[in-house]
Amino acid sequence: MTNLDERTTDDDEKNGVASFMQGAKEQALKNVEHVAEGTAAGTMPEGKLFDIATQISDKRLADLTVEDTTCGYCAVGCRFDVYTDGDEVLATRPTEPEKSPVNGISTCVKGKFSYDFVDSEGRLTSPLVRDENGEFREASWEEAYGRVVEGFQEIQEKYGGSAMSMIASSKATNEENYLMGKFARQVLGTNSVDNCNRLCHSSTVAGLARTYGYGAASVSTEDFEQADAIFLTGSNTTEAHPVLGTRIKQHAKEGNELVVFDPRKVQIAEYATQYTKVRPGFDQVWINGLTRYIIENDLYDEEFVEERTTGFEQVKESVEEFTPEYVEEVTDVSEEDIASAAETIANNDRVLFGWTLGLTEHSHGTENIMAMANLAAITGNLGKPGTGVSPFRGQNNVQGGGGDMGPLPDNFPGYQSITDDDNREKFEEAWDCEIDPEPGFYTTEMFLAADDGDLRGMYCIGENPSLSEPGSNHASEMLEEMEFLVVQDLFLNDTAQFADVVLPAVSFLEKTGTFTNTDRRVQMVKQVIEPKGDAKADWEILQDLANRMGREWDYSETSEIMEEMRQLTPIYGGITQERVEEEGGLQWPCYDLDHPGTERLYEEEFNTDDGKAHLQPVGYGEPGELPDEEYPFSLTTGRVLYQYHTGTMTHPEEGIMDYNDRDFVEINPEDAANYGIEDGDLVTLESRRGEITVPAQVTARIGKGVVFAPIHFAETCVNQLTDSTRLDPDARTPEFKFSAVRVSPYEGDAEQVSYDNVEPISGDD
Ligand SMILES: Nc1nc2c(c(=O)[nH]1)N[C@H]1C(S)=C(S)[C@@H](COP(=O)(O)OP(=O)(O)OC[C@H]3O[C@@H](n4cnc5c(=O)[nH]c(N)nc54)[C@H](O)[C@@H]3O)O[C@H]1N2
Ligand SMILES: Nc1nc2c(c(=O)[nH]1)N[C@H]1C(S)=C(S)[C@@H](COP(=O)(O)OP(=O)(O)OC[C@H]3O[C@@H](n4cnc5c(=O)[nH]c(N)nc54)[C@H](O)[C@@H]3O)O[C@H]1N2
Ligand code: SF4
Ligand SMILES: [Mo]
Repeated sequence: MTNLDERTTDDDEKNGVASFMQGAKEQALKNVEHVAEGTAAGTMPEGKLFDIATQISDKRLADLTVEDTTCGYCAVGCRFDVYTDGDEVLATRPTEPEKSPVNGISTCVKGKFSYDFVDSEGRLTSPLVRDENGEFREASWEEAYGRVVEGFQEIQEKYGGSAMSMIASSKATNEENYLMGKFARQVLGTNSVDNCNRLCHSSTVAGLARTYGYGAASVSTEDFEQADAIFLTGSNTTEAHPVLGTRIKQHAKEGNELVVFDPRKVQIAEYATQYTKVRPGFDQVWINGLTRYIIENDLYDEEFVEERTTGFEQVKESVEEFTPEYVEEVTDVSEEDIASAAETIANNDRVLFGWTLGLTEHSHGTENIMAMANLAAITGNLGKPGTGVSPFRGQNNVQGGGGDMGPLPDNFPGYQSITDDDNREKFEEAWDCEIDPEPGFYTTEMFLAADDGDLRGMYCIGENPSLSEPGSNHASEMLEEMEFLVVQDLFLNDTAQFADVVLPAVSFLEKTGTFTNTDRRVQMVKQVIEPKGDAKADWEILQDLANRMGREWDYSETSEIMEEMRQLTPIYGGITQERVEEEGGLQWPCYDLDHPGTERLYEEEFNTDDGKAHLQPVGYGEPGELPDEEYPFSLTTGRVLYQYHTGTMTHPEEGIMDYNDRDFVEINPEDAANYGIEDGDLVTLESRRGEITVPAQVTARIGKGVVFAPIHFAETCVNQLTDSTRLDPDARTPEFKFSAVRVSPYEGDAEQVSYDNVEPISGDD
């Protein structure tokens, strides 16, 4: 860490403080233009900024340290300097631009202000075990480790290692996730290890890998600035990827085209040259309609199709039925909108396709993605600056930790399939263990397998499945029934309530390692404050447990873990922490120490056996449950800017809670009028699986017959309404973006709204 004194060489202490305060204020004002920053500054204008300034000026400058690190919220991968007194985060400020290729001078409200969670009351500072009455009590690490080892071994002995499962954490570092995959195979003896990518972009990974060879974004953030047109769908960019949203808005303001297809007129759509409202759940129909229009009108890139793809004829045939009339009938997208979007894609030299969960969280998400991949390929929009595909990844480290590092049932690090004998042999030798050639259960399948008695134990690290899994009532029931459950988290989250042992972990601010952002860019994460209480980094806990279970792990720092991983993982073969630090980030594939990394995929060839993109015919698809008389509305779910998932990290932030302290439901004014619902009225949503009651937000941004509810509060957990069984056949992603529901004005006394059976999370007070 750098002492602030060393950085302010000319200034005396007072000037240093004054210039910091001045800088913070100027930055906040200057960046009102930058919406992400503007929102940050606007959310807590005086209060929080004044607070920061006071805290800083109250400290002796000599006691402050500053260190650059990478944001631990979303996968945009913003980098910033963190100012601390070693114990507390005082402020963050964008770091030098060469160290922050993605965000330059911007951060969003979470990256700037959301750090109260680190010190909040609910932070776990000691291991917890159950006492004789079944209540949690604090325990020493030794006692807790003893219980964990005993519990794991009992399951192994009674049912075999494959009855154990592990949920790895995309909040944790690459190094830690590499160890989670290794721990599952080597120590527990199971392939059932997975993470939140399953709930999120695994259909993107499956669809892109099948078509192009890599299941990742082909572009870098810089490509957005070089595109002539950006085509966005199923992405609430300004709320979920705010800094990227700012860049895209800026690009549109500069006169470039922006086409947005979404069931909600989300903020980014206000900047679009074309916004089209779609009916949720039928995306492959309108995407196929675009492809058909482009082929029918000879607007496709014949040379690219000829030289760089296979399967064009099959795709051409498969889209024939998607005439404009048919598309309009199924999806509400008009003939004119199909024509104008198709012309925009065809008539611009460089088109970049971006999407997120609106396309993936469906029971046919993989088909949606393959339809998108076909569209990008037939128009030749791959491998050149300003062109390509960009699924904006979600959690801060879901690209690296959730995928690349291989805490997956079917893959070793670097997407090396476990069913391949050579791969298995390589890892069996490196890890000195036997590995079952049969892939394990995906996360969504784990809860179904538990129901069938095929899974008996779970080690859940940094994920909150009792709220985030589809059909959360079912997931919670299964967590309760686990014979042995260990939860390792910063908080006693809702999942931890069902645990036998709870192990206290530290956040990204309290440890060192790397994250990989949505551009495949590996960036440094540095410890800026001391761990809270007795909490430890995930990698330290894993190592302690492995060694108590008969293994000899001997890592003294995370760079050694990275070193082991890169030697086993060709696409990370040249990536060391030292290089990442020196070169300000490195993008995979990076095969050896002399390789510069890869900014843009597919410039020369695709990652397939013949180097060509393998176009996949995609037919009709619809949600697994359709609206009917009983449940006439289509419910889709998602996020708001201020909150993060199940809220463990954002609910402790007062400024944020002032803005948003509950979930709600968006409903179209006509529907609201039909049901006698006014803005703010409590509304009950019921599906075949459960019901919740939330206030209505009456807004024309959502179409008729569709309702939207966010996912951030346990008390009204929307996943009580979603379905745990409707999964994409390839990726096993749940249908979070579509459930049939009915809507009714809440009949009871508002004071008596029952918030179901879920306890509020700790750290929420
Ligand atoms: N503030 C905040 N930011 C976050 C997160 C957070 O919790 N809070 N989480 C992070 C994570 S892990 C992820 S994965 C990303 C998610 O990022 P997004 O996917 O952008 O987030 P969602 O709110 O789920 O929004 C999905 C979008 O899809 C649209 N949509 C819904 N149904 C359909 C459909 O059937 N078809 C189409 N075409 N569109 C549809 C919605 O209207 C919305 O615009 O956000 C990341 N960033
Ligand atoms: N209905 C509906 N449901 C959804 C979605 C949706 O759009 N609609 N989206 C899905 C998606 S895309 C996702 S990604 C999931 C997210 O679901 P989860 O991953 O379950 O949600 P989080 O609240 O982010 O949980 C992360 C946990 O990690 C802890 N944590 C943070 N940092 C660390 C660390 O370094 N180490 C450890 N050990 N713990 C840490 C936090 O305290 C928190 O408890 O939700 C999914 N569920
Ligand atoms: S956009 Fe994402 S990475 Fe950047 S500051 Fe906000 S939450 Fe952090
Ligand atoms: Mo996600």
